[in-house]
Amino acid sequence: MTLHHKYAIVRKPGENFAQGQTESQLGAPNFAKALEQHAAYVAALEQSGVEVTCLPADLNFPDGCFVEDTTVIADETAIITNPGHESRKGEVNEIEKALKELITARGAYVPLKNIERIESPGTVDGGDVLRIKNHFIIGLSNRTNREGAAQLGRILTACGKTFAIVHATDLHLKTSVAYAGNDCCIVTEEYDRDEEFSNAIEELITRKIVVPENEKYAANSLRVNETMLMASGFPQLEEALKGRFRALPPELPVVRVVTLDMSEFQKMDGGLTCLSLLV
Ligand code: CIR
Repeated sequence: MTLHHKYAIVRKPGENFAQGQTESQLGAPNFAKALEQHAAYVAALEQSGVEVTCLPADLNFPDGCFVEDTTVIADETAIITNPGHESRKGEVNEIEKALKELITARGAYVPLKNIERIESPGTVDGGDVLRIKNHFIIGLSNRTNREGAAQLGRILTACGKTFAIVHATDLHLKTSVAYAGNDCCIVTEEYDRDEEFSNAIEELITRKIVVPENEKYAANSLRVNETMLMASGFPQLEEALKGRFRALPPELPVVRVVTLDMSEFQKMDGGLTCLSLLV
C-alpha cells in the first residue's frame, strides 16, 4: 500500500532564515538560493500530483519553513505537535489555521476531519515520526520527549494505528531513516546496526537500502505518490533507489526518482521531509 497524497502545506523561508537553529557548521544559507530551492521543491510536489498551499514566511519563526515538525497526519486526524525547541512552539498556530481552511475549502475532498493536540509537558517534532503503512515509529530525541511520545501514541491508537517508540540519535529520527514505499526502508549505517530500530521495522518491510556514511544526508528522502524525491549529489543512493524501483513487478506503477538541490536547507539542518505536510 502506498499512501496517496492530494494536498500539501508548505511555508516559504523568510529573510531571517539563517537565524534558525542549526548545528551543521556548513555556513550561512544564501536566502535567494533558498527561495529558488523552495520553489523547485513546490514544483516537484505539484508534478507528483499534489495541490500545494504555500504559506507566506513569518519572520517571528526563522525555522518556520520546516512545517513537518508542527503536525503529524494520520489520515483523518491532524495532530498538532508541541515542538521541542522553545523558538518553534508558536509555528503551530498558522499551520492549524491552514489545516482548518483546507478542510473547510475542500470539504469532502480532504480526508482530514479531526484535529488533536500534543499538550505540554509533552513535546513532539513531526520530524521524529516515521510512518510505515499504518504503523508510526516515534523517535525520542532532544525535541520529542517521552510524555509527548506517549500522548501521540494514545492519539494514534484511538485513530486505529499502531506505534512503537525508539531512540533518535540525530536531530530527528527522519534525519536518518525514510520509508521509500513498496516495502522498502532507507537507513543510515548507524540505523542499520541499531537493534531497536531494526526490530521496529522488521515486520513492515522486505527491503532495506543502507546509505553509505558519505551520503548520510540523503537518507532524509520523501516518497510522494509515484515520485521519490531525494537530495541531489548522492549517486549511490540514487542508483540504489532507481534499481529498487526498476525491479518492481510490471503491474505496479512506475516510480520516478527526482533529485533536488537542498544545499541551503541542509545548512539549517533541514531536508526534504521537513519542508511539507502531506495530507
Ligand atoms: C531546527 O533545528 O528545528 C531546524 N533548523 C531544522 C528542522 C528540520 N526539521 C526536520 O527535520 N523535520
